Amino acid sequence: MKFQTSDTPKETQKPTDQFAYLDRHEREIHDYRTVFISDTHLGTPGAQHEALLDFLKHTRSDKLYLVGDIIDGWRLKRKWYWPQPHNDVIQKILRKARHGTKVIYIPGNHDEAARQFIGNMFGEIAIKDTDIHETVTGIRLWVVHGDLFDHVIKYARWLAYLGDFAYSTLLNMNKWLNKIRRMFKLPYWSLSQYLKHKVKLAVSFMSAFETVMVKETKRRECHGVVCGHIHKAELKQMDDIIYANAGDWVESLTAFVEHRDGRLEVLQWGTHGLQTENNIKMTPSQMKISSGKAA
Ligand SMILES: [Mn+2]
Repeated sequence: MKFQTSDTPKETQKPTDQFAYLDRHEREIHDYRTVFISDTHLGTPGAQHEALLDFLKHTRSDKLYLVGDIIDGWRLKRKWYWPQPHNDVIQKILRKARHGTKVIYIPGNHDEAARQFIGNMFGEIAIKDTDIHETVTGIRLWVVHGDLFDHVIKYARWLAYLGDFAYSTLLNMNKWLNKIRRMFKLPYWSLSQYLKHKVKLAVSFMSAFETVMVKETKRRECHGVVCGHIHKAELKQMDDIIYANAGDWVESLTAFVEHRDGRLEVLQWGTHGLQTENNIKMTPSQMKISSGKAA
C-alpha cells in the first residue's frame, strides 16, 4: 500500500482562517504615522477578527487610535461571546502599546463602560473622551467616536434600537451570504453596506451625522474630524472641514491612516490584505483649510 501523505492537496488542509494561507508567504508591513480604527465590536459574532488581526499584524504606526465600539459591552451584557481570536486581537494591541506604539482609546456607546476611566491609563493605553491629533503638516484633527451627538439627529434614538436588532440579523445574513459567495469563489460583498446606501432613511441619517460632526468640529476650531459610529468609512471635505470616518470591522473592514508625509487615506483590508484600488486619498495640497484657524 502506498499513501501519498506528503502530497495532500492544499484544499483538504482547509486553513481555519483565510489569512493563514497568506501568512505562508512573506508579506509587507505597511508603515504609517497614525492609524485610526473604530467599531471593531469584539464580543459579537459579527466582529471580523481574522481580517482585523491580519490588519494589525501587517501595519505599524507611531500612534494607534481606537475610536470607540472596540469591545461591545452592550451585547456582551445580554449574551456572553468571547472566542479566543478576540483575545488575540486585544493581545496584539497590548503588545503594540508595549513596543512603543502610542495607543489612545476613545470609548464609544457600545463600550461606554470604559468612559468611567477617562483620563486614566490602562497599562500603556491612554483612555480619553476625545483627542486632538496634529498631523505632520499641522492639520488639527478632532478624534471622537460620534455617538454623543445622536440626540441632535432626528430619529436617531429609535433608529438605534430598531437598528441594533435589524443590524445583527442583517450581519448574520451577510455572513451566510458570503460563505456561499466564497464557495463560488466570489469576492466578499457586504449586504448591509449595500442596503445602507439604498435605504433612504439610513442615508439621510448618515448625512445628518456628517453635518453635525462638521459643525461641532468648527466649534472646536479644528481643521477636521476623525470619527466612527455609523459604520461608513469616508474621507472628504465639507465646508473646508475634513470629515474622516474610520468605518468598522464588522462589514467594511476599513481604517483611516495618516502617511509619513501627511497624506490621509481610508484603507480597505481585503482577503488578500491591503487593497490599493478604490481607497479614498487626500494629499496635503488638496486640503482646503480655512485660514485663521491654523494651529
Ligand atoms: Mn457607536
